[in-house]
Parts: sequence; C-alpha cells; structure tokens
Amino acid sequence: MKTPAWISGVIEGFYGRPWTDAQRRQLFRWLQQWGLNTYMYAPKDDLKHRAIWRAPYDRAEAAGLKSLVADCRRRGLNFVYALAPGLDLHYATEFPVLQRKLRQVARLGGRAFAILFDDIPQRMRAADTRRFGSFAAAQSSVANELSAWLQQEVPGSRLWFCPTIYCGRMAAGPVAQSAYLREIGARLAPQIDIFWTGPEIVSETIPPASIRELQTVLRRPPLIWDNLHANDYDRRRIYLGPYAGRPTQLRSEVRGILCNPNCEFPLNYVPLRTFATYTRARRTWNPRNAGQAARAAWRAAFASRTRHRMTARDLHWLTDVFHLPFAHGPQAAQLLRNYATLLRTPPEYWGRTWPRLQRACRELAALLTSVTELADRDLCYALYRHVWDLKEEVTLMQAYLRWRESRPELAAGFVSGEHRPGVYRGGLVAGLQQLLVMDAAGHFTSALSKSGRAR
Ligand code: GDL
Repeated sequence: MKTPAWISGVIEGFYGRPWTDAQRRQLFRWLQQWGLNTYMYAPKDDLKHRAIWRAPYDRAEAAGLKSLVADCRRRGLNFVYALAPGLDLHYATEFPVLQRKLRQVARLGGRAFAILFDDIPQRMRAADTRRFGSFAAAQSSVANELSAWLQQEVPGSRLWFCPTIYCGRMAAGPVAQSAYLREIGARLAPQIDIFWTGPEIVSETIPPASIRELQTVLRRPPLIWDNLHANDYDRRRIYLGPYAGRPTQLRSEVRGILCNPNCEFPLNYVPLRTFATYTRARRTWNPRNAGQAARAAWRAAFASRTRHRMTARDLHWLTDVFHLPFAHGPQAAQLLRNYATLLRTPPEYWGRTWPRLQRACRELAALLTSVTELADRDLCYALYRHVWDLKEEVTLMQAYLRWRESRPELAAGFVSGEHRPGVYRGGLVAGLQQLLVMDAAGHFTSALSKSGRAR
C-alpha cells in the first residue's frame, strides 16, 4: 500500500510488554472499521527493535511478523516497521548492519520503515564525531543513505525519522534556535518525514502556531507522535478519556498523527475511536460528545459472567475516573470537589453534599464487582488494579467522613483498621514520595522543612 496522503493511526511505541499478535489483529480491525490507515511497529521492549537491534528475527519471530504484515496490508493498512538503533549505533561503520536488518523485514513484506533516535544519550563515539562533526549530521547521513537504499531495494517505500529532540521542551528554548533541529531540517532528505510529540513529550495541547514555527525549522510539516494516552511512564494510571486538546486546524499543519496509547491494549477503545472521529470531524470537534458515543459503542465489550451487569452509568464512571493525564472526567472532578468541601466544613453544614458523595461511593465500590466478573478476562485484568486502588481510597474516604460525622474528639485522631501502615500506602516509592511533595505548579518541597530546603 502507498503511504496515504494524510497519515492517521497507531504507534505501538511504548515501554513495557509489547502487545500480542492477537491484540494487533484486533487493532487492525478497529483501524479499518474506523477509517484510520497506519500501524507502526515500534515496541521499545521488543529487544530486536532496540536493545539488540542488530540481531535478526529468528524463524518463529519472522513467521509471526510476516503474517502480521500480511494481515495489516490485507485490511488496506500501511504497516511501518521501526528500528531504534540509537543506543549504540556506530554511525560511521554500521550502515551494512542496518541494511541487513531492514532487508530481513523487507523480505517479510515490510514496505515502510522508520528509524528512531528518541530516548538515547546525546553523544557519539570519537570516530563518529571525527567523521560527521555533529550528532545531527551523523543521524541524517545514516537516514539519507538508508532512504536512498530503500528506494532501490523496495521501490515506492518510505522512511520516517524520529529525532533525539522531539518536543518543544527538549529544544530548551525556541525551536527555531535549536542547532540540532536546524541541522536535521537542513540535512535530512526532503522525502523523509520527521516525528514530533508537541510542546511536551505528553502534550496537553498541540497549538497549530507551535507547529508553524517548527515547520520552518524542519522545512516540512512534522508527523505527530501523540503520547496523550500513553501510560508507560506511570503504570498506576490508565487513560480512558477521549482524544482532546488538538484543534481541528492542527490537521492541516502536519503530515499526520499517530497515537501511542495505553500499554493495556483493551483500554484503548475510547482513545482510538475518538481519535478516529477527530480525524474526520468537519469544523467543530467536541471531545465530550465523541467520548459519549465511543463509550456507548464500547459497552458491548463489557458482557458479564454474572448478574452484575456493567451499566451505562458504570461505564461513565470508569471513563471519568480514569480519564486523561491533565483532566478528570466531569463526575470525577465533582467527586473531588465534594470531598474537599466536606473536609473543609463542619458536619452540621454538610447538607446535600454528603448523601451525594455517599451515593457516588456506593456506585464506585460496585464497579469493582462488575469489573471482576467481566466475561472478557483481558479487559477485566487490564482494569483490575486500578479499580481496586480506587475502591481502597473510596472506602477510606467514607470511613473518615463517617468518623467526622460522629463528632469525635479530634485529638484522638482517625484510625482505619482496613488501612494499616506498611500494608496501605507502603513501600519505598511511597516513602520517597512522602518526603518530597509536589504542588499543582510543579514545585517540589521537602516535607521535612518549611523552607523547602533539605535539612
Ligand atoms: C517517549 C518515548 C515513547 C514513550 C513516551 C511516553 C517518544 C518519541 N518516545 O518519550 O516511547 O512511550 O515517551 O512515555 O515519545
């Protein structure tokens, strides 16, 4: 299949356990049904994609990849194989090793490729520095050579490139002044598309104006690698909210958008379905409406093995409490506000807020039962620990508020038998987090001194 005019789809580009072939096949069905056109294979922890990229796929792996490529293409989708050799590539001497690896994938049916230099140390061997002078020169020389060779080897093929500076923050100043990006823009052959994740690695918004500035540096529109729903950097979280924070005007400024979503494959239904709606939206785009429609369609996946059926309201809670990195869904935000109000207020003034919060607590506690009894066990286990953690907090919140309601002697302090030190909020990570506290603006303060300076 030829590279589509506007690229839209999914990158399997996260850290952690790669998806299974069965999950990838399910993904291809979704992409086809929803009118998206591309899948990029780039799982950071396929060892042969990154850590030991030189190693060829063995027979069984090669057979698996071949059948995956064929299945993807049968559905009219573009399969892009990405290689991430940047951890230890010898730029001056290892072009033949890159060729050997990509030739293997081409023989398995690969027609489109990417070379990724994200998340690598920004230094080279002395021999590479002597030969190329700069990191940008070394990377673009290798990519240009690869692109030219691929044209011969696989006529009509494409090569994409992920730079080492791939978001605004990494440029450490205006992108127009990044020597690295300017050099990449100038040296990289014009047919090679360049990835960009927006102002941040995980960008809350991607303003079209920020992309226009970048275009002048890269001398081409970028291809967006969108980490909005990626959760590999904090596996305590999952993101079930709709695609958001990207105005429709962004689409005409970029070569396309590929989403790198949650590690837990089954949790990507709403993220990807709403992304698909976004790619087709005319002028107006309402993430909340798109989320609602996707949620309704997702409900079919929640068949239960018991009488605890997942209701539409349950599913609404689920997508609201596990929403987006920078926003809770409306019901979850309301729950937090209500809780804060009660904590600030003496019980005699709690009024309707307390019964409302109790109702929400009951509904959230019931969610756990519904999730554990789902017929789709993959979906169940993807949600399990998250719903469990939530239930723990909700139980504690209720117990604490009931204690306050009983007008206790405050000095006695509240103790929960179900939340014991060490077992609840225990472990080294929790201990470290308690010592350095972060505020909403991102400032860290030592918990041990008022001034914020370590004692
Ligand atoms: C990154 C990595 C990506 C990872 C994501 C979220 C790019 C280009 N690279 O920086 O593999 O999944 O952050 O943690 O985004």
